[in-house]
Amino acid sequence: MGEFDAEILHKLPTVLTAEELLNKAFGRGSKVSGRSREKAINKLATVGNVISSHLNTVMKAHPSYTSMPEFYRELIDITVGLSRLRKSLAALKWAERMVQKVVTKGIRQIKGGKSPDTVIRETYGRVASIIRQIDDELRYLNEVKKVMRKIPVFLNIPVIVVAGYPNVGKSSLVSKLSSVKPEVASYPFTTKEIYVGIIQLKDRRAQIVDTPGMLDRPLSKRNEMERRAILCIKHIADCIVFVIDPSESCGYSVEKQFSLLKEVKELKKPVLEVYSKADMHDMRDRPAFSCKTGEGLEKLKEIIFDVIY
Ligand SMILES: Nc1nc2c(ncn2[C@@H]2O[C@H](COP(=O)(O)OP(=O)(O)OP(=O)(O)O)[C@@H](O)[C@H]2O)c(=O)[nH]1
Ligand SMILES: [Mg+2]
Repeated sequence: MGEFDAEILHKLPTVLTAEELLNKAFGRGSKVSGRSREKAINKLATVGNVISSHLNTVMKAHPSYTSMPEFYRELIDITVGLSRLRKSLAALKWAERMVQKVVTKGIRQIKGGKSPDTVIRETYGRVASIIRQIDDELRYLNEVKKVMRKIPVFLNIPVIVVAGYPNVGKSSLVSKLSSVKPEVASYPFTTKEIYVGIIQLKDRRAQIVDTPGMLDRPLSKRNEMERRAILCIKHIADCIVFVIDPSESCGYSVEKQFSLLKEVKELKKPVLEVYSKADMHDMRDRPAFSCKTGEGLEKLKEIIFDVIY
């Protein structure tokens, strides 16, 4: 995954709304008391600094989305929209510059002899108008901060990606084999995000990834959840555990599941084909396991170990 440290995505700062930011800036400005020209200049400078400092903190916390690994870039694009993200950051930059300009102009006017009270009133009005114009962007960037915390960070150890049709038992398996406990439910598309757990394989550790279920259909028709799963298979998997539910209690035919398997195999990564829900069928021409009875789970770990090491 290169030199990129995905932790940076978990450390984005909280972004104030326009009103919160203005309250903070004007509140700080009002603490500069007195009516002399010097004080008035100080007041304006303070307001400008508070706003610049907040906007710069937000902008600087974001990594370069152009140079980060494709996996993260695409995942962020699916999740928050990269062009929207870039536009919002650009809007902050614009606002930061505009506020500085307006403040500098105000200070110049005070120095030039204009009434400090008038200049402060006018400048505050202009600053408020600029910041209110980026309120949508500020709110969106705060959402981005929250969403980014769910983006998985991968360690420098092998990655096993568990994939397959919806409802076949992927999350049940990941939950049995690792430290992460994704939600399990009897309906398709329960898993919407990517869950990463640590799996102990003999004396070694690997990461095991639970992905959202996928249907067998063209990429252009795929939803956000399916695209997340594909990204994992394409970019981060050292090995894919493809789960097939021969009991069809998942609600999808074996035929459809095999058609998806064929597509996954075209991605040219090691694929381990396994049967889930072994308590419900007798198919044993592939490794079979049951999360209900525990059958086949230890054996499956051994097979995975042999594939990745
Ligand atoms: N009998 C039986 N049922 C199982 C087994 N494993 C999972 N199930 C059931 O199958 C259903 C789906 O399980 P999940 O683990 O949520 O399946 P999933 O593949 O993660 O589903 P999505 O996240 O929606 O794609 C649940 O009702 C589970 O209880 C098993 O080994 N035996
Ligand atoms: Mg699931």
